[in-house]
Amino acid sequence: MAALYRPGLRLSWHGLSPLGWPSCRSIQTLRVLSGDLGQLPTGIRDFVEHSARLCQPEGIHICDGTEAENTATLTLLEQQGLIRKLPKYNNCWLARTDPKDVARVESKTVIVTPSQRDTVPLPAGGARGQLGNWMSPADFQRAVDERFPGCMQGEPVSKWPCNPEKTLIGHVPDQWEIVSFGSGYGGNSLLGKKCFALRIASRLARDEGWLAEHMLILGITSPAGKKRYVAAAFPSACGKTNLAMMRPALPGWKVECVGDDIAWMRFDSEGRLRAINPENGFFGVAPGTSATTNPNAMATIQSNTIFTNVAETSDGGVYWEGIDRPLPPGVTVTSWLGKPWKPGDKEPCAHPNSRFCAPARQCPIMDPAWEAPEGVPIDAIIFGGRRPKGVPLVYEAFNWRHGVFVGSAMRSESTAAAEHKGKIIMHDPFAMRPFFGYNFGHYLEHWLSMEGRKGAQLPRIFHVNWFRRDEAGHFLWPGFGENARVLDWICRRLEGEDSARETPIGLVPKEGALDLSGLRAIDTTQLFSLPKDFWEQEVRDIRSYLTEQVNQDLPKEVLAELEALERRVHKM
Ligand code: OXD
Ligand code: MN
Repeated sequence: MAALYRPGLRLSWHGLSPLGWPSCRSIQTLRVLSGDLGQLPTGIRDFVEHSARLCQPEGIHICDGTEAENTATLTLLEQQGLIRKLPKYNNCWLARTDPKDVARVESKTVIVTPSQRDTVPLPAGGARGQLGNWMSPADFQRAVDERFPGCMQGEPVSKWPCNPEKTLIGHVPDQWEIVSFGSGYGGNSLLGKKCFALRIASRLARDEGWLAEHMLILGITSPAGKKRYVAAAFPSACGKTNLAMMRPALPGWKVECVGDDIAWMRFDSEGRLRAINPENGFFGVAPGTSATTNPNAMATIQSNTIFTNVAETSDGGVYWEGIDRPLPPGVTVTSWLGKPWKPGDKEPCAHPNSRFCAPARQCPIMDPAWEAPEGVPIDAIIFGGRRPKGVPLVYEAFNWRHGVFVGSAMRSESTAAAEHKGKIIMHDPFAMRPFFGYNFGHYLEHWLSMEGRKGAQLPRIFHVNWFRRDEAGHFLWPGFGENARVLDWICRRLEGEDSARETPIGLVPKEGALDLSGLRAIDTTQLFSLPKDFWEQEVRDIRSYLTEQVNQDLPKEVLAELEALERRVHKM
């Protein structure tokens, strides 16, 4: 599995890229199976020809993007045993990957720049950097030389072509170039997604004065008919897709989805921040998705969907943990590993990072403006994480600068979307830690610089945590559709309502300001409590993370916000 990707931004490549691909040994005749090389723009043709000579595939298929091509590809993959049809649904397919190729491989994802500091801050005291991996152009060249020549020759040994030992996801931002080797898992191989729309795009955005962010975008309309758009950054597996497709539990409210994972945002000529979703579909985590947690996602994936590493039922359907659907009598389950499985078994039937991949247009609540080229106007940015302790349901930042600090201090329980093990609380600033295309300190400068933009109407910034638990480990907040109650408060704050009180960490809803009507008793005291010992430890952790990891590149404004929080927590 190898892929070379150029987003089509600069295609002036003639045999030898600036990266210096190894020169080709044999100039054999290229076998074009479909399409016409002569019809391609010169730059693309050169790229294809050179890549083919390098990788030596049996033939070249030039994609035309037609439905017929899609059908033929699916049929071929089925014949090769790579995917199985799911007869219970319309045009839905199941792929089971090699069990070693199931998630993003952060340790093998690199950004290549001549200077290390352009990619990552240099941590203090020789600590290991946690804000991305840098590779020098020379090392990268060696890695490419080792992997690509002849890599498409011959029959793949296993059914699922991957090469976990040699996996490498390389980004060369100076050339707008992505080089991915050894993995067929979506986050590593759908190069338009994390690789381009976040890593390369974040660097482009910095250079051109806009923002490429790991954020969902949703429109919310109040019972009075007032519509607002918000963007929200949560680390992987914190329910971004569920929030983006929420069915509000509050009567009269409507949520519409613009996107569930990535937002590109720029200020328009009137100073409003406008966002587009650069993706065409959803690549969501399956486990936990059900008719209760996300009915709109369930409706979206009834047709034209590729499932990866979920379990299969004997009547040709899909199954996973938390699908919340009893098995019909006599129906049996085959796990993602292809083994018989029954409820109660120790191992999960679906891989925790198993996925659905479906066209966005199938979601019943896509926003009418979801493809509008000018984007939708963003009034609020919401940060969040999965925090079992200490962090209240919602708070508002005092101002933009404080909001940038809140983003920099984000933490969350680790996720199955990457190779991490165990439930540890990880720092994940702006939910971008695995996706920064350049030095995080410079990224913070870029966010801070928005404040100085003439005429910019800066969105308000909030932080939410749906995942706080009580002493016995029970969730204190019901979540899902009930999160509309938090969005309602946010909307009222945007209208200028005086419904917040100041705390050391930010502005929280005043007593009674959150609409809890019709809910079972909610322990708001616990939900909003700010234990002093927790926050003392939290600020210590934030300080050591930011000063160690961002070190010399930490903007003084962010350090000043940290110091102000430390003083407020001290006085608690
Ligand atoms: C994802 C992620 O969207 O890991 O897959 O963030
Ligand atoms: Mn994501």
